[in-house]
Amino acid sequence: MNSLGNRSEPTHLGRVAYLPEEGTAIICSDLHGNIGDFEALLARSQFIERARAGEAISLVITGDVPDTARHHFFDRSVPNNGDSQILNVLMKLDQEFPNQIFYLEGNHDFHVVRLTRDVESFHKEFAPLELCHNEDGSLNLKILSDFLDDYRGQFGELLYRNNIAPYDMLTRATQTELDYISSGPILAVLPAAKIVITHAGPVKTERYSCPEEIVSTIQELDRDTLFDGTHEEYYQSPFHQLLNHRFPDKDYTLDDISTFLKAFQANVMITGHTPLGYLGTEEQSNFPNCKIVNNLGWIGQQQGILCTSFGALRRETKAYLEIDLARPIHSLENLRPGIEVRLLHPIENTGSVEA
Ligand SMILES: [Mn+2]
Repeated sequence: MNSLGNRSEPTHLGRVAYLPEEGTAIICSDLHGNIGDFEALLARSQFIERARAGEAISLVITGDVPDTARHHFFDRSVPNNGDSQILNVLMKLDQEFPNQIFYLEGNHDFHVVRLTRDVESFHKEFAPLELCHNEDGSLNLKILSDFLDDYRGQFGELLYRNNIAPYDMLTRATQTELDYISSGPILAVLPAAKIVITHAGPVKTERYSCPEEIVSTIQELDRDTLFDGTHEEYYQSPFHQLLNHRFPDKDYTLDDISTFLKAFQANVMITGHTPLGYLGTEEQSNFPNCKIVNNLGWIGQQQGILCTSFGALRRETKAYLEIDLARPIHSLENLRPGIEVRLLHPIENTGSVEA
């Protein structure tokens, strides 16, 4: 029963994108401004060359391109504005290959947009909105710094460090970039491959009375209602859950994964968001039902955590996925190293070179 499936064109129903039933999808997670890894992804996958040659190939980015400071701390090669650099390439690719680029929203995308709105409403009390922005729509830095001083004064250093400091793209995001990171899908469905992709994890499923209700709720997710609600409503919302949930934090259960997947008639969920080091090492798991197999984090048998850039154990374990959209994936075991799971920086000339 895949009435939504279309052999060659994607379908969008609200915030859910249904990819075609044939062709290829390249999946990449959490770049956080690592332009070097993004360039390696394009080079390894040959995405641009293949798309220009007319191949039915899609690129799915699981969000969290924004914010570079924390990534720069671990990897000095990540430039301060690497997020803008990557987004600008993605927007150009989107124009060249409409219907082939899927940028899913992550928690960092969400918060950069949210904080920009907070700065605007803070500023509105003092002066006209136009003065809040530079010509490209980025925030006026004097106004931003007034907002940050006020926030620190009101809520203290700890909340500032948790709720604002991680979202450093706030200081440079242009209106075009903000529009791009907030307008894509929140969930991608690969109907024939039987995979769903989202930023972090499934929703808590117990409050839904039937699978159709899960699907329609995700399709109808709306940022504006979320901004109008209370903090409590935000934390309870499925929007927040898809973008922030972590299995090791007990935000959801294995049953939630399977109920969620059944609603979308899929077998496997792919996400980014949780750094693999949090789950453990290749040898030892930190949590029940979590392990790392062939550079993919496994949550039970049905959720795979992909670390293409930020959150990978090491540079040489960074991985992306190449999925045949027509081939059903039944469980994580069907994601084979070197075929579906591909290394971003394979070590050449050692016998471990990929095909
Ligand atoms: Mn994230």
